[in-house]
Amino acid sequence: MRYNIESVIFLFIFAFISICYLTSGTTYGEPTPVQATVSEDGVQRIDVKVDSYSFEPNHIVVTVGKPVELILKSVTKVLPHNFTLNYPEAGLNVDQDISHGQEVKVTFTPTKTGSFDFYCDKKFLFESHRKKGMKGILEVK
Ligand SMILES: [Cu+2]
Repeated sequence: MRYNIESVIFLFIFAFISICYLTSGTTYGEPTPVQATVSEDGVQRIDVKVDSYSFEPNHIVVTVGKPVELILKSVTKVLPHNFTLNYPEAGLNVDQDISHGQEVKVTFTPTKTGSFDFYCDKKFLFESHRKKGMKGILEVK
């Protein structure tokens, strides 16, 4: 009998860990890096979907020393958002508002390699969009 109870407990723990693992995998999955496409004019372009409250992709990979153009496409019906990327020492100095449903292009040329955080600087009832998940990483290689 003792063996059976231990088996049951073990199964419960195993099931619990599996559920935690699966849920975390879908909800908090690691961002997938997306490389910007280099156009014929030498500009690295990438479409970024702006939603409440996310950027997609949220991990953008670009090459250092070449111009980058982000095409920020808002798909929201009401809420305005923003794209902030503030590392002037690395050639990254963007603070762009994006109205609902609007498409805005921003350009910059990264001068340093590294990982840089971008985010939305808007707030809703004192809670920042950044905290709600409107953030991402620009990886300069
Ligand atoms: Cu926002």
